[in-house]
Amino acid sequence: MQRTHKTQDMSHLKQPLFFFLLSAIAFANGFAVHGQNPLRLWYQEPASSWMREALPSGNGYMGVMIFGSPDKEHIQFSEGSLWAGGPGSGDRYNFGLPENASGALDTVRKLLEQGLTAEAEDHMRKHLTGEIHSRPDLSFGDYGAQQAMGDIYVETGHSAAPGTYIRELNLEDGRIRIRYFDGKTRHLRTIFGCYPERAMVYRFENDRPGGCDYRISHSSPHPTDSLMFRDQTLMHYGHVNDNGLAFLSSITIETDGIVTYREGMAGVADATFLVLKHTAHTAYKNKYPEYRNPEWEKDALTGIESLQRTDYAMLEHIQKEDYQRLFSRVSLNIQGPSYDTIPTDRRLEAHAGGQTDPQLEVLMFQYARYLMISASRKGAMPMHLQGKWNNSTDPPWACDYHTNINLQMLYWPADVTNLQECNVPLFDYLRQLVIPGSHTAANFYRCRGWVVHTMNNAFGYTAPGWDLPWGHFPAGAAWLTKHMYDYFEFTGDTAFLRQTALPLMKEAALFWMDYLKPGPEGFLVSSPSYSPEHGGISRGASMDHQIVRDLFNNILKAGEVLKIDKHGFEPFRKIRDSIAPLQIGRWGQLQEWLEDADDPETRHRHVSHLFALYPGSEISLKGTPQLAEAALTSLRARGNDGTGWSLAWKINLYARLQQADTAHRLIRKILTPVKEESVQMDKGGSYSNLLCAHPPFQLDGNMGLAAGIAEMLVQSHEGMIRLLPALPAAWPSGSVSGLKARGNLTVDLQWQDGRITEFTIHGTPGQSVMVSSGKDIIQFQLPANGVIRSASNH
Ligand code: FUC
Repeated sequence: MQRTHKTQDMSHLKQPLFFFLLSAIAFANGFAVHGQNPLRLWYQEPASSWMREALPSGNGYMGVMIFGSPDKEHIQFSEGSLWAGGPGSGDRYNFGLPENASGALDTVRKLLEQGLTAEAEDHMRKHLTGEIHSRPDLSFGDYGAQQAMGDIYVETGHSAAPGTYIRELNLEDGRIRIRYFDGKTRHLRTIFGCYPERAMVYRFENDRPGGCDYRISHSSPHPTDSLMFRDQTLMHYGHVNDNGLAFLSSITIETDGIVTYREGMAGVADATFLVLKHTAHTAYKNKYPEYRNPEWEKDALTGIESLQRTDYAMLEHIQKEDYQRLFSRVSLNIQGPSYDTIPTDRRLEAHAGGQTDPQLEVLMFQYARYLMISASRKGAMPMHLQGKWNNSTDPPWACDYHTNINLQMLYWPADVTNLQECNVPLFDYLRQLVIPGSHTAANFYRCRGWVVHTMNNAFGYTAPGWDLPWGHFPAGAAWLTKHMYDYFEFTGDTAFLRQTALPLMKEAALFWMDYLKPGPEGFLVSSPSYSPEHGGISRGASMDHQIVRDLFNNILKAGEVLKIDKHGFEPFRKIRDSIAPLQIGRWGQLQEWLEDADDPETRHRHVSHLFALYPGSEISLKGTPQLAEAALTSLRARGNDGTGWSLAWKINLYARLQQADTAHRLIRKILTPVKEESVQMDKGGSYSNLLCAHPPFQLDGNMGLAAGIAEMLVQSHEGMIRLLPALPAAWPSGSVSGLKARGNLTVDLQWQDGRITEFTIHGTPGQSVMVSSGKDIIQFQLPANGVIRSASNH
């Protein structure tokens, strides 16, 4: 039995207890006090559904879901590098590369040339698909799946008195708080992720003289290797059964109570506060071909010791600095009524019922930024389909890295909403895909360079998927390197361009130099190709051509910026200019394929052929008005339904086409309340915790929506900054600050009754900037302080 930290400084308690008094008044009056802070999600009941109601928190590495029951807190958690599958998953994992692939490509191409598509697809299915091997309990065999790690339960033995319970997530400080009164005692829980300490922090406090009792237990869906308690720390060693990947989850207790431990359960008695400092590590390392870190346990124990030395007040301080530094860079205000006094779930329903609530749209925008800060930080894995939140060992689509839209969309808002650092896990992941991706390129296609396809895991699986046609999408790597070039354009970081981006871009381009082949009319075409995830295998899916043209363009621009020998770049120019161009088809649409085969009746969720409009920039209203018109025709034909991410993509596309009110209608559509948790293809919306519903929960929709809102306010893809290119009637007046534009520029902007009243651009002294704020285009040279402030009445 041990009593710890009894004499510690309690001053940090004052602030939360003060807060507490405020909410006590709110309880007494039967309503909550919130007017001051519209950036929060809040509820009057604990969560019962993980997907729809629990609130997400994270420290970049770990994703945690908080349920908030007074009698038993449930903390469900996952760590991004805990995966089943890959090396050690049986003995047949081979990165998806079958032995008989090479040589099949020529036959497939010939069959396609002869118009024998069914035969071509059949031959590909036999020879040009990746290989997986079945494993117990895993839908995708030794390809594996991201894994939930465990659950922590904190039992209290009390319940909340009726009408006293509030559960909230405050985006301003990145903390979840749960407050209630149990009839005698007031309770407050504060939960946050602290990235620099790689910690999750859960604090329980109460105002009962003599304190309360708590019982803490830890469980996991994976086999436990050992469970121990030392130095106030509950340590849970386990491993993934499938591949033996080891992990350690630890909870260090800080309290003024009496701590006991018996058979896996820690008891804390007579505590006025209890802090659980939680961290998780795995033996995974993103390094081909083993994907293991032999030093992992040493690293984990060093991290745990650091956490044992760092008290709550310090963790709070570190989290505050780290979180605020990122989150506070962008502020968005849209004038309109404030409905923050209505719980978020009811507010969502009211919005769907027609209530004008632009603040809810702002909340969604900032929520995406909170989620990215919580889920994507240097050193960690990139965000998967559910970010870092996963409560399953066999999650939908393996919670993997889908590169035919999803992984890209997850990172769309990173640059423009001023969270550039959050790109780093994606870039690190891409770097590690180059070696396995080059084996895939050689193995299937005898091509140089690197390639990835539709589904990618944590273990270098870059082969085509194990079935067709969905599995064939060789443009994934080229598309992903666009993020690197965009990062350069937004930050102006030429060292990054030279050392990291350009080498990966060139390797991706090498693949395409070999893969493109002359097609009809002498143009180079992608063959075999597939327009995700629509139609069948064919020659010349437009999306491939658009992505590759974009890649080659970016390489040429990089060559100019870095002043690298022009002649070395000539082949890129030659190939770029020979790729089959965009085409307008028989009903005025942008063609999805080489042949004019688009069906005006299809409502398919993927709009792959509109890549050139967004995220690409080959099509623009000003630069290519006819193609823009064709893109609009195609987009309209697809309708305004779809999965969460499909709606989000359409917001960005309509923003580029300056169809503001349609873009806004789609924002409202994403805010449709959804209860469905199983896979649906045309019922996108949001759960009451505002996580986007594919359904099921898929984070790309949250991120795509935030990128879309930014794109409605500021665009910078045409060599100029466009202010308010797609301002909907529903947002007549407002302001935004901190959005980024290409050229490492930062934009602040105010508007009133649909007109810009003032804007400020921050950049480098002497930099020349073009701004379009309506009809006029103004050219500036930034003065010595690098800031231009302008009032305008356009
Ligand atoms: C693509 C989409 C699906 C889903 C999956 C994760 O295959 O077509 O709708 O989002 O990725």
